[in-house]
Amino acid sequence: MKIHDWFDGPYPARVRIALAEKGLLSKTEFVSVNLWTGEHKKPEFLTINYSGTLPVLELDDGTLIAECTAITQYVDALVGSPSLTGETPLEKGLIHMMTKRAEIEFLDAVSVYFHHATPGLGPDVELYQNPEWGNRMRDKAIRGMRYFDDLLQQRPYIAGESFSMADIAVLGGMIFASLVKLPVPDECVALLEWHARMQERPSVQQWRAMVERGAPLR
Ligand code: GTS
Repeated sequence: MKIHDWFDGPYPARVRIALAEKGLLSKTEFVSVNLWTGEHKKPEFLTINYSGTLPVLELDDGTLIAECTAITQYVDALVGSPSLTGETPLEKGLIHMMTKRAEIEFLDAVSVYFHHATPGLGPDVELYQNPEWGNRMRDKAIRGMRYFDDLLQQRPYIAGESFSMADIAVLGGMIFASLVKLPVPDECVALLEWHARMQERPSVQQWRAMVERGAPLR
């Protein structure tokens, strides 16, 4: 299978970490789509993903799956335990809820801040910007950090007692926040400790090593 993505993107990181967790990184070919030249908004890529975003999973029969959550659900189902998306109906429900919450309250908010209140991907790609909206989303992202900090004071992982897709989604938020230099408030000790713990996971170390190697060639 192939993943169309960009090597150091925060959303692509979510899928790369999920693939590493499932031991599937070496079975995946990465096709580089250059965000900085707006390749993801060109007609050729829009036929691959209508939304013009990365990452996209392409199966050997040509089937295309976009959206990090959907791709993670697919790769999670390919390989058995430990599950990233939950074994029981309750786990599945909670993990899905917390993943969605990580996106809405944190990761997507950082993304809107980046695209609207900073130069983003540059004038050729950012055709419409609304800095006021971007700054509101920055404040929302910081509230999201405080929310997840609160949660992590009560449990070891975002959706409960074990590592899941929801942790990967919050990690995506932390990766994006670091890229746009949006610091985590010092008082969010539980979030910072969880983040330090996540850096010890082999999957996160494998992702970091790939980023350090740079963009894979087509
Ligand atoms: N809901 C999508 C998902 O979960 O896959 C969002 C994907 C997304 O926003 N991806 C970013 C993108 O394509 C990639 S990155 O910023 O993390 O590298 N952004 C480009 C753009 O122009 O919005």
